[in-house]
Amino acid sequence: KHFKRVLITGAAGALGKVLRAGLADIAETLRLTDRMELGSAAANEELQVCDLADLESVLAATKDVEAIVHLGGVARENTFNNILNSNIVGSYNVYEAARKNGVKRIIFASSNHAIGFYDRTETIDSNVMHRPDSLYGLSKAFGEDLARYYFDKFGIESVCIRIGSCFPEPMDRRMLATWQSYDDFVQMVSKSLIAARVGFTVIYGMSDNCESFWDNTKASVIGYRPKDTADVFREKMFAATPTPDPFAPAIVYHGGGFAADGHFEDQ
Ligand code: NAI
Ligand code: 15L
Repeated sequence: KHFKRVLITGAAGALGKVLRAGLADIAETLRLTDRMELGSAAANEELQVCDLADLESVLAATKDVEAIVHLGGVARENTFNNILNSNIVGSYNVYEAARKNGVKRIIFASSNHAIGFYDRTETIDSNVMHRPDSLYGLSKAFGEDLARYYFDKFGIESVCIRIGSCFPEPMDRRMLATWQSYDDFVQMVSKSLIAARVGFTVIYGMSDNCESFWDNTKASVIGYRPKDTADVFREKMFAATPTPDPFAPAIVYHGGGFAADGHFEDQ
C-alpha cells in the first residue's frame, strides 16, 4: 500500500463510486465523505458525512490523511449561491484544512468548463488562460488558482485534472473528443497520487481520442498512458445522431452546451 489513509470528498457521486472501488488498494484506509448517504463501510473504509461548506467538518475529515482526492461539489451549472457554497467555499475549506492538518497533496477534480470558451479549431495545452463558460466553470478556475496559491505559499502539491466527460461511454458527438473512460480516470488519479513530485500540475482528464482539442503532454509528469479511446464509438455515434451545424455554439466551443447555454440567474 502506498498510503496509510487517503480521503475522497464527493464519494457518494458517480466518480466517487468509481474511485471507491478503483483506489481500494492504494491505501490501508480510504476515508469517504459526502453530504449524501455513503452506504455501509467496508473493512478498509471510514465514512464521514460532511458538508464542504462547514470548515469544522472539513477539518475533522482531513485529520490524519496523507492525500486528498477532492471530487465534492456541484458538478454542473447551478445558482451562484449553490456554486459559491459547495465549490468556492468548499474548495477553500479543503485547502485550508489540508494546510492546518499537514496534508501534503491534493488531486482536484477541475473541469474542461474552466476553459470551455476556447474554439474547437484551437488545440490548447494547460498553460492557456482560463476561459470559463459558466458559473460552474468559474468555480473550477478558482479551484485551480487556490491550488496554485497553496503550492506557492505552503508547498502543498496539487494535480488539477480538467476532466472532460467521464462516463461509461461517450453520450454525444462532442464526447468523441472529450471522453475519459473510468479505467483511464482511475489510472490518472492513482498516478497523480503516487508520482514522486508533482508541484502544481494541470492536466486534462481524457482518453486517447483522435478528435481531441487538448494537448496533454503535461500528463507525462505522472506517467499517464491512456488505455482507452472514444474512437471505437465513432461509427455507432455517427449512425445514431444527425450531422450538427458546425457553427452552432454548442459545437464551436470546447465546453459544448455549457458555453451555449444562457447565464444562470438566481431568480
Ligand atoms: P456527482 O454530482 O455525481 O458527485 C458530486 C458529489 O459531491 C455528490 O455526491 C454531492 O453530494 C457532493 N457534494 C456536492 N456539494 C457538496 C457539499 N457542499 N458538501 C459535501 N458534498 C457535496 O458528480 P461527478 O460526476 O461524480 O463529478 C465529481 C467531480 O468531478 C465534480 O467536482 C465535478 O465537477 C468533476 N467533473 C466531473 C466530470 C464528469 O464527466 N463526470 C467532468 C468534469 C468535472
Ligand atoms: C462536467 O464538468 C460535468 O460535471 C459533467 O457532468 C459533464 O457535463 C462534463 O463536464 C462534460 O463537459 O461533458
